[in-house]
Amino acid sequence: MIDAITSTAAPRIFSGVQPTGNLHLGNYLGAIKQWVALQHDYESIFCIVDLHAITVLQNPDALRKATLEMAAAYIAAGIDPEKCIIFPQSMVKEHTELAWMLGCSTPLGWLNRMTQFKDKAGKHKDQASLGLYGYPVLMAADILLYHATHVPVGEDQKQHLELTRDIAGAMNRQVNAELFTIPEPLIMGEATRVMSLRDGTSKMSKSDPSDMSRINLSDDDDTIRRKFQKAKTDMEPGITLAENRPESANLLRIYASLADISSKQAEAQFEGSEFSHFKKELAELTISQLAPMRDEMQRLLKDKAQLKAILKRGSEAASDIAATTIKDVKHALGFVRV
Ligand code: AQP
Repeated sequence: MIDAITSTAAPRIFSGVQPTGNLHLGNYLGAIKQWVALQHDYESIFCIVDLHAITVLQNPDALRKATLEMAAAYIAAGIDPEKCIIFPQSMVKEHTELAWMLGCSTPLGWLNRMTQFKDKAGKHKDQASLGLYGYPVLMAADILLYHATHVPVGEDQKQHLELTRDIAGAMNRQVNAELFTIPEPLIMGEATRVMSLRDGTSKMSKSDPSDMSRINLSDDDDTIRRKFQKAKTDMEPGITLAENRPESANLLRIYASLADISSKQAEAQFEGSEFSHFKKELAELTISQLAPMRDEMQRLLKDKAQLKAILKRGSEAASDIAATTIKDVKHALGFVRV
């Protein structure tokens, strides 16, 4: 029994990460670290969004492995599986069911504005899959199924969340009822958009071909030190948040987020320092927070049966909520129940 999930009246958060490769510092600071803090004040549902992951081709064994690793990472980061629902998206069939229903009334014009599709499809739009194009509709279904009141995400997901709100509003008007809760984004912390360590103008991302561009939660201490030491910086003097110094500003924001201080405080702390000194401090702070998480993750991964039991329990609790929502939506849309 997951104690905290009781009714639809309480504020509730829903969020998720794709089990595609390694979690990185951007996922942690932009999303998971915020979830850990929020779980005390919200009913919390954390999904491992494997259906989103297959919008690009996945190796089945790697996907299975990454799904369990993601569950271990959530728990190692401090998500309490006794309080929160943790589950893989594909275990709750209502996600795809609702995505279809929402897709039937989502105008193409809305989807054509989504920058993530444009970025991911690149120049070969005709080769991109229907799934990749419909990704934001599935994301809307994920959130709306659970009547989430708030969705903690990184800055990059803001546009998808606005689309979710538009889809929910349009459906409510279509059926002339409050079928869906309109969710609010929660974009929190000092590192809402962690940038690549190789280029301060592009997002830190799992799919960047350069491993040096990101800190993975699985990196060992020396790798973390080496990556920060080699992180791109410019030749200008001073470590600042100035907009024209994106690499410097990115490292300061990472530091601030890890240290739970403001970026301004971090800037003041390192005023007059050399980058070499700042990078060492940043690496040691990162290690002090990531190393215990990495070790706990390894420990949890030794007991796969226990992890699977947590996911099964989470799937059952999620299914209970999702089934009620789908029943209401089917009725509102006019499906016969026999
Ligand atoms: N660089 C980032 N800074 C802050 N937050 C970030 N998030 C992702 N990257 C950053 C947040 O992490 C959550 C889960 O993201 P995801 O794995 O589901 O998808 P994504 O945003 O596509 O992550 P990646 O690493 O960029 O994956 P690829 O490379 O496969 O596209 C979300 O809340 C996201 O905001």
